[in-house]
Amino acid sequence: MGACSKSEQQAGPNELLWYNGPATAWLEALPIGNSNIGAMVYGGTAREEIQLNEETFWSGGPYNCNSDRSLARLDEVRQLIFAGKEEEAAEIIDEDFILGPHGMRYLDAGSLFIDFDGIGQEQDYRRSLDLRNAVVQSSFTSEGTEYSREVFASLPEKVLVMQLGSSKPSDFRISFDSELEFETSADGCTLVAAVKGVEHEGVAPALTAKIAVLVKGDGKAQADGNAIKVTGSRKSTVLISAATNYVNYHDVSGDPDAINAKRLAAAAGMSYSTLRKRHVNAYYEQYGRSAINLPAGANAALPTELRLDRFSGSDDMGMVELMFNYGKYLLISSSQPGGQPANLQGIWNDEFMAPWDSKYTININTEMNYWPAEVCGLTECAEPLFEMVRDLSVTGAVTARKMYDCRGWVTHHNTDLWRITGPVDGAHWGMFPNGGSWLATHIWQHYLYSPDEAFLKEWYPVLKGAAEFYLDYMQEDPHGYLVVVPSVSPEHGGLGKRTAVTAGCTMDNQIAFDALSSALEAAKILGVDDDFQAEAAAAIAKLPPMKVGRHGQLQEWIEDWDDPNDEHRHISHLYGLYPSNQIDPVLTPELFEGARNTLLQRGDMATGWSLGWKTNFWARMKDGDHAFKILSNMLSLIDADGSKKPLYDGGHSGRTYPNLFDAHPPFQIDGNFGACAGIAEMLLQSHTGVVELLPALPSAWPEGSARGLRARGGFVVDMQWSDGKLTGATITSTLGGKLRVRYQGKDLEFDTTKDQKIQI
Ligand code: FUC
Repeated sequence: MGACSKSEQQAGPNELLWYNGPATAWLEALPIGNSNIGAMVYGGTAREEIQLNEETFWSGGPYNCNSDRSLARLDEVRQLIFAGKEEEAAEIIDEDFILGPHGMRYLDAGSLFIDFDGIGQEQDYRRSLDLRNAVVQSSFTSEGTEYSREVFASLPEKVLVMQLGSSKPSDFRISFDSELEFETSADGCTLVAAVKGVEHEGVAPALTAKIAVLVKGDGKAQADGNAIKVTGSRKSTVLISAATNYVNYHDVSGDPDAINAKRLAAAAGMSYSTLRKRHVNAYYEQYGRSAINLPAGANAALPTELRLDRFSGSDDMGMVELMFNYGKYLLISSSQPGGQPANLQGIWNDEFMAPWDSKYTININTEMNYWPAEVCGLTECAEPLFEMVRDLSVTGAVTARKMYDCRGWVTHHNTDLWRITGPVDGAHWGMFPNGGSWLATHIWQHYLYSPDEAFLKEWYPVLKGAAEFYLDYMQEDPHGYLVVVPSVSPEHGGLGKRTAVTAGCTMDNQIAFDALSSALEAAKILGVDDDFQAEAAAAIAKLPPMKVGRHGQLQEWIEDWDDPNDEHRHISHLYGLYPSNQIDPVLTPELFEGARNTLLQRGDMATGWSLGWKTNFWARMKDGDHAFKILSNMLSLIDADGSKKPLYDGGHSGRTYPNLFDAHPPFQIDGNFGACAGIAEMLLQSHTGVVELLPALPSAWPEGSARGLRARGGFVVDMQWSDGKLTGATITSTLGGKLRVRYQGKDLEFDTTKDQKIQI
């Protein structure tokens, strides 16, 4: 452990994915990324493939999907729902609220191919992804020549950098191919590929990738048709830049050529080792802020795919540490300041029609992507999410006014690069007016982790707008409660209901509570908006309470419509347990017990992201063994071919691909982030204002340590445990103030000063 070191260190077995053969499928290839460019590296021998993505390469262009027919039918829809005629209400919503485009899709740019002459059967093959240094390497011997390759996505220079080495001079050809319409031109040692995106309403995005080859020594690079031919190379560096015409969600006048030229000129001015050093330092500055340590078992020496396959029932807890590290790696690689937030696949997609368009599904998935950010100290990785929320507060204000005649702003269950905020897909999925306000809770949570009034002041209008929407949208129901209507409990209808459309379901009330109470709290801290404060407080008092139903479950709806045999993947009404903090073993013991019964009824198997959520739920239940059981269900191998077979609830198949990407299936990155956050949640919780150490330590992790985990209030936790008991902790108070600590039934309190270290 110890403090962040600037010098490069070897990755240990829990920081390394490695394989003894090239990838034969995309889900065996290894991801690299610097937020703007993502790439999947196959590690091929005679033919290497680097599949490329650029985070702003989406179909279409600026647009919205706000219906101008919904307002006229809103009252009718509300009355039908209150009269129990939800299906009729859903029909009207489908007809008049949902306009057409389902949202734009995230595109695959294409692949760079490197074809080598004279490579036959390989020996001593090895490829790896080093999470400590964020580099992918491959090496092998063929026909008496040793080949070694290394590639990384430079964080500071925003280009991909690859080094191709061979012990004897080698010849190869670099070319580009894409499923989309494209043109390539080669000139000397540079290759330019111009790719046309998929058009929507007359707008097609444009991407340009520029590839420069720098050959060392006697080797030569020259244009060869639409490719670059390199001869006599022992060491060559390939630099790849990619950019689109996207400037922001309403401006597509960018100049990708200018961006590429600038980035490549800067990178070409540095040696390979300088580029590498700058990248590793920038990356480790983020990655090294937090760490956990769990002992690796004998399986740790196995290639990753086999190690994963043998995880179940083994003592290889280092595999859990590896998944935690991978979560951090993927977040750093897919979400950096100035870039786009991580989408359903982060930034990695090789399909023309990606599952669910690889966009932002904000009825759970995008939120899950950001659960590890604060606790792992990767706070700047959440900046793209905050900036997206800022955009949505603008586009969503138009939707709120136009579709519902409400103040504030709203976003439904999906958004995309163009920041759409209206409902899409159909009432059952799309009629979810809580997506934006759920995203906005991340801003409030950031404030709780790092209280800073300037931050709160900057974001207060966004928080207030989310709350104001509820003040206008909510209606009094026949019982006198204020309810969100129309709405859905995500993608799930109650017993006997053929639609999810409803009023005031539990998740509505919980998210509305968070939106209203965080804006109210923020207004109090900032000493502003007395009238708004009064209005928000009055609305909070009229929200429906959570209830326990006839099966002992926490009710998903205002009525007791739960089916105890239903294992649906969305357990939306437990939002109040995690990520929120409205269900507590001491303050609301009946609800806590109800939540436990719900979890038991929903079962231990699910889609990848649902397992990620369940890990966190069981951690909040303080049941480490159950949380670990769920994690183990996730840490089961699904082979790369399984990717096209969508399995939903109850599908008892593996949930992690050979490259450790999470399987819904198909691949969705949310589960990787849910697992990473869940592991942290088992070791540290701070949602009640108390820093709780080892709240859900499973019996399978008797020995271990953690460093740099963040707790709310500006605290940083280092700790060790042995024999399942805390043996020591150092808590750094970065801001000063009261510190409450709980572990093993003990409660301690300290008045801290800024930067004070409390030893336990
Ligand atoms: C929600 C989920 C699905 C899937 C999709 C991207 O609609 O119900 O399981 O994760 O998002």
